[in-house]
Amino acid sequence: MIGEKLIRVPIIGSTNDFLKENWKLFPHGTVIVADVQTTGRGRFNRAWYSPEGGLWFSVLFKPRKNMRPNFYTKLSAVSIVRSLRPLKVEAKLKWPNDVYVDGKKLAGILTETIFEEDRLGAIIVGIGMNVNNEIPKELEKKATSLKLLVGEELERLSVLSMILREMNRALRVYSRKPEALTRVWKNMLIQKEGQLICVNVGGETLKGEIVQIDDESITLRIQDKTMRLSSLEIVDC
Ligand code: BT5
Repeated sequence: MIGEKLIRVPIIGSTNDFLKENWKLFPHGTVIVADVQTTGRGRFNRAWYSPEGGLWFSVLFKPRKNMRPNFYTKLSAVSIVRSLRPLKVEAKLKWPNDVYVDGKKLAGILTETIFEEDRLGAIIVGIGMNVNNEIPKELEKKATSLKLLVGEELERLSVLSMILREMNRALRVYSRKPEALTRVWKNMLIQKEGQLICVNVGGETLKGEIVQIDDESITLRIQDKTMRLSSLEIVDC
């Protein structure tokens, strides 16, 4: 069960780093949650703002079957969206796995893998969600919090347990049919096939029509060329 072992700490560098350093000591499904992270990270080593009041946690997966790490990222994204529905918060996913509400980022996911002797040792999924914390000025236009969306403070640990409940349910349902998870995930995406989007690829901005969306790549039609792009960031046009 995810969350059966739950570690709570008041302050830490990064919950992902903690599990990366200590994964051998803990069983599959261990969750660590911190009140504050001092060196919270996003993807590509970007800083993740993690002050008091937010929900900052990581989940340790030690899969027996050779599941792709991406399975756990999608599982987390889908579970977050579902866990918000009882709060009447209609979230969507910005490809690949950012959780957005009304055009602003509510939560982000950072998945990291650990290999040992060429074998997959563990997958760590870090989730950061703005709950009651303030949003700093520089992120005001791009980020939101549950408190802003719901209009009142929420108990962080009950939000955590709602997410973990959905993750456990999704794990039971989708472990044997990962393609069904991909379908559910795709339905939650803001980006749809046929849409015009702008992407940043290695510092260059490209505009094109989405031909196909996969979990690790997007195929764009740019003028008369079709390009399959994998290391990209969707940006405003
Ligand atoms: C993510 O990265 O969205 C993944 C964030 C994962 C954070 C969790 S918290 C628990 C665990 N421990 C960690 O150290 N990390 C994980 P990315 O897509 O790269 O988004 C980063 C960008 O989002 C930054 O460059 C900012 O523009 C913006 N950002 C930073 N802090 C934010 C926040 N609290 N809320 C919304 N946007 C934020």
